[in-house]
Amino acid sequence: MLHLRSQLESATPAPRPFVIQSARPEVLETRIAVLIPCYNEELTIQAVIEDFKRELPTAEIYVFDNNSRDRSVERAIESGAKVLCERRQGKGFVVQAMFRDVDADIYIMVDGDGTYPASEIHQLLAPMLNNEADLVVGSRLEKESQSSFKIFNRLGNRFFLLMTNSLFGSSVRDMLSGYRVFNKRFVKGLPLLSGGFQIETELTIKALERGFRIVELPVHLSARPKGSFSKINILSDGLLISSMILSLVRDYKPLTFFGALGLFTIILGMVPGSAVILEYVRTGLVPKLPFALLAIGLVLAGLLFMSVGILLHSITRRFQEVDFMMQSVLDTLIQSRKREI
Ligand SMILES: Nc1nc2c(ncn2[C@@H]2O[C@H](COP(=O)(O)OP(=O)(O)O)[C@@H](O)[C@H]2O)c(=O)[nH]1
Ligand SMILES: [Mg+2]
Repeated sequence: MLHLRSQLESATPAPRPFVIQSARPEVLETRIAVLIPCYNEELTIQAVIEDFKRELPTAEIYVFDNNSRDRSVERAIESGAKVLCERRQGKGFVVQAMFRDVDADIYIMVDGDGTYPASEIHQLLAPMLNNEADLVVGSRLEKESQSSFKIFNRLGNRFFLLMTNSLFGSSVRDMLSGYRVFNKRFVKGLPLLSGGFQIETELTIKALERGFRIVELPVHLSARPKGSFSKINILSDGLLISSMILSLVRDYKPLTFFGALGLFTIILGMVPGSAVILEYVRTGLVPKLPFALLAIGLVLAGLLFMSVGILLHSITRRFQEVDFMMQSVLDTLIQSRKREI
């Protein structure tokens, strides 16, 4: 845990100053893939593809369609993007498919709704090209960002940030952004399970817990054009995101999760327990037997939760060590392939 924490503290280093030129040799040599998840975005998909082609002429552009019922696929093909189809509905399934099927050195993920500016990609790419980050997040909640958020989305974002940062001791500034840059190490080394909009939460928290280097940089977010609609549902997706955060606390921080649950159950048991003890001290009798049984049951359950927490904590630590080793092996393989090429 200690080494993870120290990696976490250095998870958002200040990026070095850099000069951005679209014809940087690294950009030309590096295989860049632009990945666009798309579900009914016929109004904007063409402009998104063209904007990224203009900014990154050598990049390969992939549109991952998910059973769109409009003309998104035709528009994407007309614009010269490679279109891949994923049958399982949901942004998370699409991201899993992208990470599995596309081979590149650097991966850019961006919404197909035209709300993220392609012109700001160079700022996001710079820390990746300088090998300072494994994940670069375009943060829409910075002071410098002029982001058109709906009020509920902004509040939801703030709530999930507060929840994540307090539970994981991190200092993430935007965890639901759809504008991200990843390196190969990240894409091929992170197991993802989410099917829906909780994917961004899973990406961020797993990146933190697995010690990947994260850099967040401000981007502007514009509003969708008239006639184009967000696919996120504040209530159902909000519940999915909350439950994803709690599941990840259970899996990655079992001592915190089960320890808190155990403590709560023990305190709950203290309520009937203290009534029984006080009565016993006063009269020397235990007349409320059901109270006594309830208190014993709750305190024992609390202790059980705590023991499970300690047990899982040790197992998780061992798994983190195995993960670390596997990551080293993967790094060596990627390096040796690069040398062969
Ligand atoms: N392939 C696929 N893409 C989706 C799905 N739901 C949303 N998207 C895409 O994911 C991106 C983000 O969704 P969006 O509705 O813009 O969410 P918001 O940015 O949080 O409002 C957009 O490009 C959508 O077209 C889905 O079920 N499948
Ligand atoms: Mg969007």
